[in-house]
Amino acid sequence: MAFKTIIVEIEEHIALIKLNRPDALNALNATLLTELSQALSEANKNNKVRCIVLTGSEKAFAAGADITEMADKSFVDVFGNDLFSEFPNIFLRVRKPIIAAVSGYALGGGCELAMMCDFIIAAETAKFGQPEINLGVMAGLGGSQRLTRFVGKSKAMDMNLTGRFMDADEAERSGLVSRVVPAKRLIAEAMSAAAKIAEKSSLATMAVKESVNRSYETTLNEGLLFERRVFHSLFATEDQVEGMAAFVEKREPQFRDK
Ligand code: CO8
Repeated sequence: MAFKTIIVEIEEHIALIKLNRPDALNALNATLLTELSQALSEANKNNKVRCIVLTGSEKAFAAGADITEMADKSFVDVFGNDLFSEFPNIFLRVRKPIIAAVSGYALGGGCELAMMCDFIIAAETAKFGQPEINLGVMAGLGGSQRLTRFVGKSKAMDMNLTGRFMDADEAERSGLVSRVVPAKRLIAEAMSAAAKIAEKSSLATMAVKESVNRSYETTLNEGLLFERRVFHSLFATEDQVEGMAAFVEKREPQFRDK
């Protein structure tokens, strides 16, 4: 399927989705959000795809929601239509791991989009921020909620109140990104991480994703119980038998998602 604002490439078992509105620093307009939802949904259904990488350009992962599209909207427009309420649901439905590969600006909705992914690999040039305050508004898709869980209250307040950007080093120190890599290696590193994930049993990777995400929604004891039960349930799979047998026999496992 041809898209106007994104480019999708399937390489081996990885769907690489590139945001592609270079003239607007990948600002997230309605078309892009619709196309991205569709691409994620297709990747989720495609049996060949085992991991997804979401990226932008060298200059910008995404510089936020499209301000020109929002500028003329009234309260009645945004509240009445519950603006941006539908888009995040796709991230709840995709069971395959999604890696955000961020170079350049990840601002406003762009930072929030990166945080919806399962983890973020940043180029040294990455800049994260919630500058909506400069527009007379505030974050609307996780910048005051997910960011606070990633980096803590003090930095989340600082970023949301002053609109300042966080560079890649600070983002790694603060737990927002999992690793920082040279800009020219960003896609290669993200694809290599995705390839590593793609080698595993997808039953186990889906279980990991569910379990880590559950930690945001529950108490520690409930989360630990959930984790233990999911761990137990993986002993019903052939991949557990294969994985452990391969270790004992000192060979590489051949997972079959069974
Ligand atoms: N929306 C629309 N167009 C944009 C956006 C944007 N968010 N960001 C950049 N552009 C456009 C510019 O208007 C410019 O277009 P043109 O060439 O036609 O004038 C082009 O991209 C290049 O931008 P600049 O010339 O400004 O490039 P600079 O290198 O000088 O500056 C910056 C780069 C610092 C990133 C600057 O462009 C900037 O500050 N952009 C806006 C950042 C921002 O405020 N983001 C928050 C937007 S609000 C938001 O995200 C609300 C989230 C709610 C939920 C989102 C749902 C997914």
